[in-house]
Amino acid sequence: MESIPLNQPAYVRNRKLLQWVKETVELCRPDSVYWCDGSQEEYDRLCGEMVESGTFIRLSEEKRPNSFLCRSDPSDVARVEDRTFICSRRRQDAGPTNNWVAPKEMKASLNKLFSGCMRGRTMYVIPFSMGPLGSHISHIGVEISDSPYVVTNMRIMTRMGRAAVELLEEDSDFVPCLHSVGAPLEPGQQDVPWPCNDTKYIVHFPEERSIVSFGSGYGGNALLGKKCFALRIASSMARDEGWLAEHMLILGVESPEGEKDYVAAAFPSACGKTNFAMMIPPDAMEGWKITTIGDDIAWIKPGKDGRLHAINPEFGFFGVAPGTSVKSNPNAMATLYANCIFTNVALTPDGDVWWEDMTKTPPPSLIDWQGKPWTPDCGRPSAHPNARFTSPAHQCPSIDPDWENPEGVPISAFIFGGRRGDTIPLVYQSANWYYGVYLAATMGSEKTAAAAGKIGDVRRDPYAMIPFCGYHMGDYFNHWLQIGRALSSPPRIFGVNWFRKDENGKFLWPGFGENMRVLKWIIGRVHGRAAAVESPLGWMPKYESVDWRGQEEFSREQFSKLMSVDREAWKQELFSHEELLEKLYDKLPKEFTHIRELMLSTLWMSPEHWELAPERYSEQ
Ligand code: O2Y
Ligand code: MN
Repeated sequence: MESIPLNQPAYVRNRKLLQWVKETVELCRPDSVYWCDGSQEEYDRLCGEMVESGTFIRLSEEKRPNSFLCRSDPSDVARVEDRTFICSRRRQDAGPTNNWVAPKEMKASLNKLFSGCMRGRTMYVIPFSMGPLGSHISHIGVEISDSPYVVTNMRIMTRMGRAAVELLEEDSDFVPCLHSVGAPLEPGQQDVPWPCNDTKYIVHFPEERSIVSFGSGYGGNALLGKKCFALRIASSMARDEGWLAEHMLILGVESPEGEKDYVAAAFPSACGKTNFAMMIPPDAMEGWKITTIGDDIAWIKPGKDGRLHAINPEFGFFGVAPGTSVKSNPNAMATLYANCIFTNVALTPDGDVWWEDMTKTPPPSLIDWQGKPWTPDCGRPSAHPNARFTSPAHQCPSIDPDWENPEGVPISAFIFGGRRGDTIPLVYQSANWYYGVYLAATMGSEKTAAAAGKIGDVRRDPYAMIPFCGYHMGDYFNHWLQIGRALSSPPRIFGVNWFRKDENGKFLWPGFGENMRVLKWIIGRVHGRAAAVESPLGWMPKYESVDWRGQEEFSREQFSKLMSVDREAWKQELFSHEELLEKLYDKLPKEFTHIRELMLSTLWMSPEHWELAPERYSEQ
């Protein structure tokens, strides 16, 4: 067999890496091997090559400097959960919420698919650090991919290149992440702009700490540092090593007096996570400031001070474009001014990008995400609903000065939210860590009309981690309980719901920057200065304990509706938790049964015995 030069640079010392690259070359048979150094020159060159090949369109240098549009194959537009596998040795370690195949069987299938899968292509070796280079919370991964789109996106999303691989000593460990679009080229065969394969596998081996992805070039399926490493593999590493890898944004809250707190928050998709991470407080709340550490993932470690300290392991944002506007998220829009890759958005006649709701009035004509002419009356969206921007985090105007602090930032509070039209109040504080773990374990969002059997059907997504936990969710809850036991100053835990509606289906809360009022109460609770009343759910704000400056017309009655705890609805809510909890029964923490029973018994008491009786609430 003809030998393919490995081309390794002299600065690569790691033996396991060199051996793995050699074996992968032998298996995948690429035309050549290229080691990414992460330089600007390399990025510019690869982007230029993709413009030449038709994968990228260069956007207007005036409108969107150094930025590109990419259109994926219409069959390859999102993460594929049904093709995502956790291949732990034992099925029960993956749990009932993950797809599982025995590692040996999966490796046999993958070996067949990967055999010769890179013929006619370059194999890129992409070393990267998740987290600031050299931080004790960070970890190194190396992705091998045959996609230059992956290389350029990984350079924005991670600290990628020579500096990362130089951190690897001869025998250091790293997470190997093997990726192929699964589209080998015959000699002389013309490539397509977005090669991919109808057969897709996104596979995780948690005990080996390795990842293999085949067939897709898109987002979470192909940029393996993100969901695959930073959540699925890292959650399993974190369980073994006593830390947390979470699907959480991290933001800073600064008071007018300069007091600074950090908060981590988990929301299921379509709950405005990126908007919350970059929120701008109302003008009337003068002096309050929000800063951004991260918008999607948090790695959190107990510190010697008895607190939890968090980093954002990522280096960029891979955000949903549709719905992002100067109105909904001015900081995100400012972040996108240059140096971005846009995938599956529309192209304007003057070489810029557009997507649904970016502006109130759509441009009169566009080229849509599939390259077809588009007009506002054509009856289809111009951008794919899961169209994405990849943008450098440091370009975000609200980026926190400590976002690259290798020690992380101390977390004062965890916030868990969902999209619920009824039942769940705007904000409440768990009585303690254990109730908080239960709150987060039972969070959920209303199903979309298409998925719901009946109105108000809820899809439970504990910690927003169902698609991303690399092991059994029951073990995950136990791990959270254990982390809390070991902390002398655990973060306080809160539930929020920005989406409660009135009897006419109108939202009761304006959301966006107004969420700062809720955040201020949360920070007040952390520091023991914000008043609260007790309820069966925990502690809730009084009308007076919320800062209403600039929003004085928001009445006590409106607030009371937003905060009401309906006894019957809550009994149903607690009963409905059973569906998920039963599924995880064999590994469920015993504490959960007690917490649920205690909450039920408090709800059973006559409301006069609650400090927060619903009928008395508005008089408080
Ligand atoms: O569809 C994809 O490949 C991306 S999914 C994604 C991207 C950024 C942040 N979060 C998510 C998610 O699914 O939670
Ligand atoms: Mn996410």
